Amino acid sequence: PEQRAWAAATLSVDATVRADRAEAPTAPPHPAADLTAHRRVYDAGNTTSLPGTLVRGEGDPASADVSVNEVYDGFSTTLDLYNQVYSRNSIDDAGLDLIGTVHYSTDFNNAMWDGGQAIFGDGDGDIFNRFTIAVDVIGHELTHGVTQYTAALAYRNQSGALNESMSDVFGSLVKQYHAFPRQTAEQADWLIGAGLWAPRIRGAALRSMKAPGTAYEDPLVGKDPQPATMDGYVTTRQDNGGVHINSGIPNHAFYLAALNFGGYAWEKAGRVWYSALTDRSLSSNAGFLDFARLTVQKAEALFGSGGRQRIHDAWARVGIST
Ligand code: ASN
Ligand code: ZN
Repeated sequence: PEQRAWAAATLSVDATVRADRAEAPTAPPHPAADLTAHRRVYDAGNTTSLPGTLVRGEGDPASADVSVNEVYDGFSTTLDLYNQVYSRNSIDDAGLDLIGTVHYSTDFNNAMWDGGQAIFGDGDGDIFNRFTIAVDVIGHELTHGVTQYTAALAYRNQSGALNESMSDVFGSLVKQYHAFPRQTAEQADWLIGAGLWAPRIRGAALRSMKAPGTAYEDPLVGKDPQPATMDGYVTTRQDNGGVHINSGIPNHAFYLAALNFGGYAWEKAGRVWYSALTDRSLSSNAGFLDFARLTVQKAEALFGSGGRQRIHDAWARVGIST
């Protein structure tokens, strides 16, 4: 792919930040491994046939369709985070091309990863806006692909909630990385899907990693059901055993871990989570405690006993004793 203007801008901004604020956390992009993935965005024309008509391939000029460009750019930021920070060559670490479809179905209130591509609905305009509006949602869907090629966490109960949480964690990191240099862990809002609710709905976002359970509350759609700690763990047969509900617990642990380190969340906490997610020893049936213990090991290896303590503390505060 072409050298992306965004990455070049990041380098020059970073030099300024370092000169001006000696105490500022430094987070220049790391030397990148090969990044060979190309992006392709398709338009389903409000049908459910996939992938639809190709409307923007790698290197093509911007479309007149805002959602096409949001996906094209969101794919870029996601590729850049994984490549520049974690030295990963696309979703499969082997340069897989990224495929996205916009205008899927009619008034479709969701976004998905189908095992081979990302899919975005327009929203019905009454409850939801278009799902391409939030770059963390784009990163969320692509991270389902990363999880599929790595730990392959089974999409039910605790392993499913971990799968969902990985998508929120790295989706949020895509958003924070995109905002560089403005979003340290303290500065980030930690919201997932801000701007998705239509104007009549009372809600800031789909989920909050900082304060799970507080993202929305509205007569039409109810209240954000996420717990922040194990005390609130929800046992249900809906939602594949509450995968989008109990993900609040590991989400909040990541938030606490990121704050414990300080600076940019992708640099320390993100590195710990990424090395755990991509470790061959993580079972597809892993539960919260399995994953938590692995992150503690990774933190020790990467950042020594101080790192281990920061991660142990984060899990302890959501009720998981490693
Ligand atoms: N937006 C949801 C997700 O990516 C869609 C789903 O649950 N299938 O988790
Ligand atoms: Zn998901």
